[in-house]
Amino acid sequence: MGVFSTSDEIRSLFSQAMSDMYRAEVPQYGELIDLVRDVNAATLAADPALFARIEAAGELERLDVERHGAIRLGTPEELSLVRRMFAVMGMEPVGYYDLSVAGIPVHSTAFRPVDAAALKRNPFRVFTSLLRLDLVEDRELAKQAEHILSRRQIVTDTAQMLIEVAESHGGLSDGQAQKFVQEALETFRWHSDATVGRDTYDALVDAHRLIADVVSFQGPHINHLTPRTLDIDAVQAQMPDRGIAPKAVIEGPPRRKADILLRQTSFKALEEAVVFHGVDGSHTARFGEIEQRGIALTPAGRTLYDTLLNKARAEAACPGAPDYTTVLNATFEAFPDDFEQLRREGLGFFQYRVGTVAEGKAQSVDQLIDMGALIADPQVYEDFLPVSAAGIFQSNLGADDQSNYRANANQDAFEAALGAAVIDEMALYQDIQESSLAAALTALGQDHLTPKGA
Ligand code: OOG
Ligand code: NI
Repeated sequence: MGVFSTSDEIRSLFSQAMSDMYRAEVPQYGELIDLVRDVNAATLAADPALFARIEAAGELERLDVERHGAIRLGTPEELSLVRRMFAVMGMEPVGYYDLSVAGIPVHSTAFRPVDAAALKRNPFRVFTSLLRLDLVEDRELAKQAEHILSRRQIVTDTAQMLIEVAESHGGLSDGQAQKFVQEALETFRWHSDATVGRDTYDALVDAHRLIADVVSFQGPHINHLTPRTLDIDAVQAQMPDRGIAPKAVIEGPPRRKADILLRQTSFKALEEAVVFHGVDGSHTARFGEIEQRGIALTPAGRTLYDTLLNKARAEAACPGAPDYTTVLNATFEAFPDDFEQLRREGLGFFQYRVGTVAEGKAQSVDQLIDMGALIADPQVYEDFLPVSAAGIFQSNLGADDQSNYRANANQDAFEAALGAAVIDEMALYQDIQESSLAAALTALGQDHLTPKGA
């Protein structure tokens, strides 16, 4: 055996290999990556304060490698196998997203690194959805889909063997890691040969385009890969110059000085040639997306966000209302737009570090912040937003798809399929906040201010 690879190294290798594969398969993705790199460089050059904040928080390195992907799985067995595959790369299932509320027959989680050091190294995430055939009205069709799915194997034998090696040895050698990445890539590759005939495909599309996308192919092709930009409005505006047509509105919060959560936009899925049992046809599945990430919100901050977003959406839908962006901007004036204010009001999560050494015993954390002894960096939101995700799903599925599923969350069934519980994202942010504060206070000799439970 050669040198041991860490899960961080395997994840970095894998995320780069996925990006290279997608660039080769979907040329517009390569164009988007170049545009995002240009915009990020220009944004950092024009905003020294932003550059300083990102550099000091140690986030400069992760920026260029940062991206997320998305896949859609067909069966519980596939979900649990993919969970074990991602675990080799240090990615755990975080959060539960019910998309049935938006008329999409899936529920989802995000596989991602969870600790602060691993996130800094490479935050690669995969939004992973499981098809819910239980929501399909036509029970005959659901049975047929289940049968078709039962015949496919989405993870190669070699990848399965290496997952077992990693599980029993607690990791992989360098050579095994290279092989594992190459084999894992096979799971997410595009297949232009459908596993079903034209009639079956059409029947599945009639039930829901997403069902056809999951059931008709040999594996869960990666359907987009999303780079992180520092200025999503600039990228959105420049997309047409590069021959890319973005969707009309950016999902999530409005543009702000203190970015919160996640803003996303996408370009429409490509129509790609597919062969259905020898018959030529086409399928649309793969698209492009960009995102801008802001601070993670506490439960109180999130409640305020959800309330304001719902209010804006309801108002914008009224006859004679101003355009959506105008309504959104006006509504979010109620959300504090300053990081220190978000911190003091308990609306956002932070990570603490030592600034300058403080003399004597301070009265409070706020006092240490004011003195410059303690620095609070906003924690990046590492997760997803169900309303935005629904908008992204819809924009590439086409507007003609019915959305008549009733809200029907079933986290228990999801976790049973996964073979594990999903991690509560709020607990992760809270833990990073408390442990970083405790460590900084100890270093400053201000242990008497350590929060309870840290
Ligand atoms: C996933 C859509 C959700 C996001 O960034 O919110 C998503 C899909 O279309 O499979 O990727
Ligand atoms: Ni996405």
